[in-house]
Amino acid sequence: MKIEVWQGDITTLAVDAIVNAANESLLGGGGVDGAIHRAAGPQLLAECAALPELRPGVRCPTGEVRATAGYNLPARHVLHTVGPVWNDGTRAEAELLANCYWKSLQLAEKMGLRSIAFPAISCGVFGYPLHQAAQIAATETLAWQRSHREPQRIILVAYNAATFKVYQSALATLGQPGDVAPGLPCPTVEPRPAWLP
Ligand code: AR6
Repeated sequence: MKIEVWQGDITTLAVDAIVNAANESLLGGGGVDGAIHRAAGPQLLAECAALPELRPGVRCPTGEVRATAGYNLPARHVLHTVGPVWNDGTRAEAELLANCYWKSLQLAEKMGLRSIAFPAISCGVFGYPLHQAAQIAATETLAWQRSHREPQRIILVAYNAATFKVYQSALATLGQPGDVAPGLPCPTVEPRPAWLP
């Protein structure tokens, strides 16, 4: 098995779970969070709003993860995680970002999921330097895949060609050569069977 890198819109993937780069309120936002809520429909926001608040405005602390259904998405579930806001690298940003990947994979395993797709958590509005974030994404996902059976399919989704290349080279530095061309449909993601709820 390899970590797959795919370029495109994560909301189109028919995987067991897509990961959302959310904020601590889990009440939606811009970027990939906005795209996921638009594609999933209003029931997603309703389920998020019903999750317990740990303190006012915080349903999911930074570095943690919460699961919901996927509703109108082709993905069955959404795992909402909250990446760190990049400051200067001295505020545990790397550890918190690693937690987003690792805890999402732990939750996916616990839920019995076999395929999961991650966006570039924290690399948009939250300002995490792309090369450093890609190294963390590659390190955590490869370490997981090398030590666990499920989820066996792990896809790093790049929204543009530059991110795609950075992911490929991050994986290459960790011993995994890249061989998926950008812009092609994700080759091994099956269409969602019509009988799935
Ligand atoms: N598919 C895949 N990747 C995407 C998509 C998409 N449809 N749309 C954007 N990206 P961001 P963050 C990429 O800003 O930095 C929200 O308001 C994007 O190019 O979505 O973790 C939340 O509510 C970038 O590489 O997430 C939070 O408040 C990556 O996804 C805050 O933004 C992440 O960019 C989270 O900021």
